[in-house]
Amino acid sequence: MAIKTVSTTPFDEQRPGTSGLRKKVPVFQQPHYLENFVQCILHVAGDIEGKTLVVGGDGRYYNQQAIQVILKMAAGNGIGRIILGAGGLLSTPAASHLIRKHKALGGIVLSASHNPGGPNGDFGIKFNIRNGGPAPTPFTEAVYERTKIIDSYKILEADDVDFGHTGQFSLGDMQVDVIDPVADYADLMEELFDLPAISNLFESGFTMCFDAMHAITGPYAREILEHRLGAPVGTVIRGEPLEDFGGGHPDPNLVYAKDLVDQMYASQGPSLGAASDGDGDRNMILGKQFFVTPSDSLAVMAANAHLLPGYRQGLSGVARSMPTSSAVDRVADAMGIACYETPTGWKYFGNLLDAGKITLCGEESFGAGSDHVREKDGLWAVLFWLNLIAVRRQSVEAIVRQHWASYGRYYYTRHDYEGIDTAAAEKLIAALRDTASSLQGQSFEGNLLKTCDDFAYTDPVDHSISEHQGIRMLFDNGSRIVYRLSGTGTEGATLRVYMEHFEPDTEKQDQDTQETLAYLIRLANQLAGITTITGRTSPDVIT
Ligand code: G16
Repeated sequence: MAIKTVSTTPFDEQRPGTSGLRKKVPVFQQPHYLENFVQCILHVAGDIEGKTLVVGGDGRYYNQQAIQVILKMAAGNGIGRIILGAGGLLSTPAASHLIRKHKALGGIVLSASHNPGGPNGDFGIKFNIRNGGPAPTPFTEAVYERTKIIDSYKILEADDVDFGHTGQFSLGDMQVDVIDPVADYADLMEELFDLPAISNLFESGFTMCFDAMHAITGPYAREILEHRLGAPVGTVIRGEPLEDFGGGHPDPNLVYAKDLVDQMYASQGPSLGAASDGDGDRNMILGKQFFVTPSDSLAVMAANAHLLPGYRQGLSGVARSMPTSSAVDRVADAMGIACYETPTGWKYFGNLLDAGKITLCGEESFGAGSDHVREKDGLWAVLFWLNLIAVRRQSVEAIVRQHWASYGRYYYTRHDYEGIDTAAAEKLIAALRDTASSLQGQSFEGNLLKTCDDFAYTDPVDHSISEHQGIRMLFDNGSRIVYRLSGTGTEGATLRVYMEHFEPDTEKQDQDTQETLAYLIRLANQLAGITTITGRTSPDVIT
């Protein structure tokens, strides 16, 4: 088998976003498009000769074809060994774990996460580094710079290979180990949680529904929940990964996991509802007729981690992305541990986790995780809640309400305006940035705007600076409005507006979220001119 050097020319806009390069499938299907990007990753990764690379994806449309290309390019570029999930499947957290376990050079993960799939849906590719986490910005920017000048790539001339089952084969000089995508990850979960206690919970009649949304976590959830923990068969719904996620939108939120939400709000619904996304790193937690916001979930986890085997030694610190509510800050304060505020994107947690500065971290975008891997981890979060319920023997709602009584409640919402004109979205943010300093110090709806700025972050470990991470408005009553543009969309721009209001009074902790936040919603529109600039009168998705 010969290694071929293929001439190519650069493509416009191969700049990775919040989490890798995400584009429509037909964009990736253009000749050389994927190859160019993979070659640039391998170039920036540096000394790859003879090294091990983990490869897998969420099973979405084009996963198989892309893996064939990646395997041949890896062989053509001197990679020594590939660890590949059978069927080309690996959840993002499982890939992170395998990179760490095998001390691999890194991993190529194929996913567009929560974005829809199918022939006209989204596809994505990202590189995870040696620590198992998403490549940091300097790496992704170097890849982008390289994509602008690439003129050739290397690929092994070989027939397509069969990676449908576990086993080992050679591709040129490279060894390919096709492994069970689930086993290592499931074993890791056994180390972190008290599985016998959770099994007892199920034995005592506890019911749950896990919606895998026809995405990657189906096989993982079936193995862990139904096989290892003895939850009744049928606990996992929509458990077969499908290339188009069954036509659904694999985003575990109140809008896209509607079937699950309906079950949980029915009179005889299960005690715990959970869902995960396309690549298995997000989670949503529901109690009986009760939704746990991701921000609250993180805060509850931080306050209770010491009750679970994997975290009994306590937390070194916690972190949240800037738009995530400040609920976890109050827990950290009470515990006397540090709480870091990072830009949106899991990659910003990597240094803090590696340096041992934090044990737990999370984001409003349905993500939570710990130092067990370097990605957010959907099933891990679900097991965390299960273990917590098994220890405390209380309902989800009771646990959260008790948390609010101790720490206060943050009413929280995110309004997404999807697919808006990119120029209009950029104009809106630029205008806010320009007026930030003059707005600061004024009062709105009776509250003083204490701070209004464009969030910038200095990494406490490598001191790198990330600027323009979102406009923050902090009011003197503890309320907040945040505006930022999504870095994961593939069509036009998505404006995200995040709003929160702090309520310490237990008598006032049972109100409707949107009504409680109405004054901030009004203000957010007015201060940014959302309707005037974008023409939109209401958001597409409210979570
Ligand atoms: C990715 C990142 C997350 C981020 C999320 C939302 O998640 O890993 O850290 O919070 O995107 O990003 P945005 O608001 O820019 O769309 P995922 O699950 O899509 O990989």
